[in-house]
Amino acid sequence: VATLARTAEQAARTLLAPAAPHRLADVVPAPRQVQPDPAGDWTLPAEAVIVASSDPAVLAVAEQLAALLRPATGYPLPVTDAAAPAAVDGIALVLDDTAADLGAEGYRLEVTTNGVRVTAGTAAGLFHGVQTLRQLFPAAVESPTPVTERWALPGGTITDAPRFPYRGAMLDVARHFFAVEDVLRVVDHLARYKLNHLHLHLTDDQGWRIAVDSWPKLTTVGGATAVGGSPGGFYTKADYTRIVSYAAARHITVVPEIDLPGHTNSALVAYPELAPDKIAPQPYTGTEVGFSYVDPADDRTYDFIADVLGELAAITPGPWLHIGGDEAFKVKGEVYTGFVERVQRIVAGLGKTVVGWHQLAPAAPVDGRVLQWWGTDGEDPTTAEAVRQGARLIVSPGNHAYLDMKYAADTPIGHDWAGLIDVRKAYDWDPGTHVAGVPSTAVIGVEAPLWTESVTSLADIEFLLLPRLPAIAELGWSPRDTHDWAGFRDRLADHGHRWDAAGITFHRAPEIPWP
Ligand code: TNX
Repeated sequence: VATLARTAEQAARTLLAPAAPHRLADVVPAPRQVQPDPAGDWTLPAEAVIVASSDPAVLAVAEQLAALLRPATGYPLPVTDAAAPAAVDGIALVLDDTAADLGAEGYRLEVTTNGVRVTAGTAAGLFHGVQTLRQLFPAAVESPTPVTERWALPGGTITDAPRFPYRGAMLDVARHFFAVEDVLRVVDHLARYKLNHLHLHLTDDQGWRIAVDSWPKLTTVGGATAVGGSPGGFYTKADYTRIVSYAAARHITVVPEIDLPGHTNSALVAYPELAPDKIAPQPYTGTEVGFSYVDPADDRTYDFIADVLGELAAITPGPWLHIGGDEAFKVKGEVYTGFVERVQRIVAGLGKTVVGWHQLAPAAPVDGRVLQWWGTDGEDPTTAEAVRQGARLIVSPGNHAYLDMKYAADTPIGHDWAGLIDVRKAYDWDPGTHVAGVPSTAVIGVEAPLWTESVTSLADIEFLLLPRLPAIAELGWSPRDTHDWAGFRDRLADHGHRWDAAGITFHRAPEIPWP
């Protein structure tokens, strides 16, 4: 009887109690430090205002926050600026350049009975703080239409900053072409999880996707095809600039890739003079790799590369140019390293930093170069040696970070050459120690590539991205001591609600306890 009475009393208490706010620690990626204060819970009132430091980049973040919260809440949430913003029944975004402990991307988020205060030394830090704030609201905040809900936030303080400066994802727009709108939506997904680089694989055997004025047939001819006879397409410079600006407004840097010397069939179809035999190959719509290459013995090839990279550099504000370098099976030994060294010099001459797949490793170093490691076995002495000679590393292990690998044998799209990657496999590795002989100080971060041989729609992209992208994002952002599969799995589960509310496709991975 006593037990029954207690159960009834508990049930009554549950009914009477206001909906418990989200827990302060339930954030992906896991924050560096979380100090909950249940006495500080706060509910967003309909009259709330957003006050921001008078700085254009900060006001832009405040407008983004307002745009995130208005549809679901239906509240007006006006944005105002102030020299010293204070949150009294509102949200304050405070730029404080004395907040040096937070670094270039960190932030502090305080929820008290007076409202919310996000502090950072940079607009990027405030932007990341806003992504955390978004996750602290009930999942219905993602609804595009008004919802009746108590917009309660858990009280306390989060102090947060990333483990690695480079956190990225790659989209292959060459095998299948994706409209600008689709790419912008991918940018939104990156921003949610505090990724700060979008690598665009712009060229491959099946299609050339970026306009180059001095070599116009690259797009008019080379851009016409795609895998399996799907429609081709390409980005004008205005399209590319739109992607770059949209990403920049979300504190994401675009890393453009022109894959050289292999993966170039589409360029050879357009300009046979670049081919080793000077004969135009047939357009290629299959999915094999390693058969094509630009002629490394012809100076004209380097004029071509200088023109392409020069025009691309001119519309790319970020520091990086990715020159590919993978799977050039027919360009071997010194011919390959000589080619790479010459292209590296072209990039350096443009004032950009070289990024390339780790096959670049045997080529002599150029200052600051970054290798993107996509191996499946962390024993890689050639890459480790290149790192000893000064290269830095982005780690993208094929068997953990490749978003085009299937989740399970019955996944309808994707590949399995690097194995199956379920969410745990995507999560359970450490970018800092993964490649033998490479110290964590040489690792600038992680990237999750999505190759699109089998991917033909935005829904396909989202299905492969979610929920694995948040796993890779957490490896890039969160301190290693927060790493915990069981905790991650539980925090991730709530995001299913959010993606459903926002109309985002995802894979209902069986190992996640979706609500
Ligand atoms: C290997 S990873 C490739 C790509 C393919 C991918 C398919 C890399 C640098 N090259 O050309 O699309 O496998 O998973």
